[in-house]
Amino acid sequence: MTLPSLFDLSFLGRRDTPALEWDGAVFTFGEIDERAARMANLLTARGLERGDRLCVYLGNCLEYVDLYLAATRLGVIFVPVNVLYRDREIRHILQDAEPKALITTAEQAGFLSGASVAVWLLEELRAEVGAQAATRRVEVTDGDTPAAIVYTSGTTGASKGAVLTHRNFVVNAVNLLTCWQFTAGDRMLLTLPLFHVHGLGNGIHCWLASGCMLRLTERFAHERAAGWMTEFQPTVFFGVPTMYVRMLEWPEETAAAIGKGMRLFVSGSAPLPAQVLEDFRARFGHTILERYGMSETLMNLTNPYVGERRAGSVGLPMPGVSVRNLDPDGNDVADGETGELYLRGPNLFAGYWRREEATAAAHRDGWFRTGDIAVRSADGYYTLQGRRSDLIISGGFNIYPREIEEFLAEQPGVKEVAVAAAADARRGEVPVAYVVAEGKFDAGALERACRAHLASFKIPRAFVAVEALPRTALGKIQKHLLPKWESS
Ligand code: MCA
Repeated sequence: MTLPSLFDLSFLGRRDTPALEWDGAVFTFGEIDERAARMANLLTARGLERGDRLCVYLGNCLEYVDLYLAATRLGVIFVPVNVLYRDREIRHILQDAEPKALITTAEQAGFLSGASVAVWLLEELRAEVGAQAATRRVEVTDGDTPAAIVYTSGTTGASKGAVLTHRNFVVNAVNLLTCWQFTAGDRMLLTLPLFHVHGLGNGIHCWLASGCMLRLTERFAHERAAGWMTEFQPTVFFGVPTMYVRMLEWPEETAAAIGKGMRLFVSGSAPLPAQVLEDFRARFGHTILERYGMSETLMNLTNPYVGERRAGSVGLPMPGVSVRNLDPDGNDVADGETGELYLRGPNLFAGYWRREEATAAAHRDGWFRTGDIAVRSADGYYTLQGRRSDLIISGGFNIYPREIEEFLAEQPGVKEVAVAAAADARRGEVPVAYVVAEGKFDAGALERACRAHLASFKIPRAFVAVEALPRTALGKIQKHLLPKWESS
């Protein structure tokens, strides 16, 4: 099955039903379908063909949905680019994906300095799309067709494009509908960015596959989100732990009232602290359902909808997903023992875009290596215990220290540098840079350089001057021996 055929359950079956609320306006499924048809015709008129890559460097907006649907119908490979990325991060994606065009706003285009790509401004598309016919064209029939390339950083610092097929996304959506008991009667508030698979593959796909009502917002603005929930009365909310931490700041009565109308709160993209789960239950009257996914695999494990949602655990394998917990020699470990998670199933991506070696290195005998360390309980619940790599997750955004280290090492006055995670109550983790300076140490200059060239969530919270980096006899940096930095 392909995404267009899955979505047609709503587009053809529920044409006159209200589907989407955006910026105060409500659209039916029929209207969304027509918008997608016009956008597909515009993209075709602009020369996009099946197999072409299209980079979309936008925050959440109505046209994001139109563009995505149009791409899935045409077989154009959608390449979402984090709207917080800056020049060097974008340049890498453009060089690697070789898109036919990049779509962004006039304002965001200012961050594309030196990028050699056809830039199509959203403002121009908006002006042109109304003149296109609303004739429906669906070119994709094979579930193995790539639907998206999602960039996910590797330990080398340079991000790799995970190729996700229509089949991957369809399987994921159907699993979520089943596991989380979605119905057309649901109301979803979606504040997650659509440039990640959490917002796109879970949020947008569950909406269209179930035919429920969606309210999409530009982002999660914590000072406004309580008002949105009170007004819209969602039954389902997908969030990252940082959002749930923020929601604990809402007045008790507001929290209790929101909880009354809600059916399900889901958390993912970063570990949910057990204390947040407890505090949230006390205020909202709901046990957040934690699940585990990756860009390469979409969703793998979930706590049960009915049954025990165990604090600190990511639950049980989803339908069709096989899980093994292996020791470094590739032997299965016993329940209660620590191993590394390997996965297999129809949810697994088709490989890294044009990187056969990296794809091979990420697999072992056909099983995908997650890099996550886990323990399985005797009753089958998995608990994540850490990662093989030094990945930092801040507010649900992944940060690879190596990328920041490489950038800082290029700056004047930096002899050596290591970037490590520091605990942060709100964001989970934040990056901190430890610098061995050459000459005068200028933390302000380093911060300004990062701010100019890196996404805001990657800017180290602090720049700490150190005499030397702790190393093993073999010269490997021992990050755990760096002085602890506490966020205030
Ligand atoms: C943050 N900012 C944004 C967005 N999020 N700008 C545009 N669109 C966004 N979505 C900017 C803000 O403008 C601000 O910029 C800075 O980031 C910090 O925002 P603030 O609200 O103060 O921070 P916060 O309270 O810590 O909240 C951040 C957040 C955000 C809203 C929770 O981190 C977020 O949306 N996280 C979701 C990430 C996500 O979807 N990950 C899924 C990855 P300035 O500093 O310039 O003012 S997919 C994945 O991991 C796998 C597959 C999985 O399992 O899901």
